[in-house]
Amino acid sequence: MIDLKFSNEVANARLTNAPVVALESTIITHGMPYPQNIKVAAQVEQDIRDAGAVPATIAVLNGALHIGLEQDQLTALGQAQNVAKLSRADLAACLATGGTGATTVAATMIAAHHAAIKVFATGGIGGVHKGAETSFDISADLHELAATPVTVVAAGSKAILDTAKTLEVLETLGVPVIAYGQDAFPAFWSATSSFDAPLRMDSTAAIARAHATRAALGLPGGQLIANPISKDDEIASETLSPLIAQAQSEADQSGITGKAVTPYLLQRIFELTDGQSLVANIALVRNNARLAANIARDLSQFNL
Ligand code: PSU
Ligand code: MN
Repeated sequence: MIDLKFSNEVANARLTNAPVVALESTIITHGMPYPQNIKVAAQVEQDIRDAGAVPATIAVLNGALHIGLEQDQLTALGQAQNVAKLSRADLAACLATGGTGATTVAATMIAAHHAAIKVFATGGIGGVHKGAETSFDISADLHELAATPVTVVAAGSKAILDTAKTLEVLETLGVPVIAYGQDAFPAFWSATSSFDAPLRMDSTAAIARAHATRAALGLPGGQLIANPISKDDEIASETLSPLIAQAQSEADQSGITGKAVTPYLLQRIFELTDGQSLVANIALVRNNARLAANIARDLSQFNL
């Protein structure tokens, strides 16, 4: 019943069974400022092609679920004002009412799964916010990872979150959290946090095998691949911590709640770091896109 609208290259990939990597669109509309957002979105797509897979940026345009955007659609979305941010709770309502919206990690996973795409690259997932013991602000991304069988490549959870609580919730939900090539769970703009990831893998073949094994076991839910930003591109956590604390206390004082919290914090940190957070954000998203393409290629060897 859902009429998926495939971009030309994704439609071709489906005919030839070529590996496809899903990309979210909230990072374009709510995660990065214009005009860098459009440039980065196109660059990330090209990184995936260069690594031998096909990019599928996902969004809802005028009530249609798009799996892959043409360049003009991507540009229009990146320029549009007041685009809705669609998570699990909002996706069906937006489709049913003919709306336009950008998909978060949770909604992108749902759409990707619907289109039989198994691998998805993003910057950082949503998680448990600092102060969640009173605000109850826990991203729907975590529940989606428990429910929908997509392997998500991210640079850990954003450092604006409570990493310890985020890891606890992921453990409770039975989500495999796999650090790539190191023991430490990465902290988005920084390569390491002070926590080890529960699991570690050093090859994309192992990650693909683990995805296929979960499917064979009939387990619902996906995997979180925590891919550290390269040391050359990272911002030291000592530099960031006070700025994150400042942004958080401003958000609290301004009464920012709900889905506005993450975009607000990202924008304030961009300002407080004189744009350095965006430079790191771009580097880590591209790094994740390349890894996701390699996982998708390995996964295409399996008959899932
Ligand atoms: N990572 C980024 N920038 C972003 C996001 C993640 O680098 O903008 C978005 C993702 O779409 C993620 C969402 O799913 O933030 C989480 O929002 P919330 O905390 O409201 O669930
Ligand atoms: Mn939230």
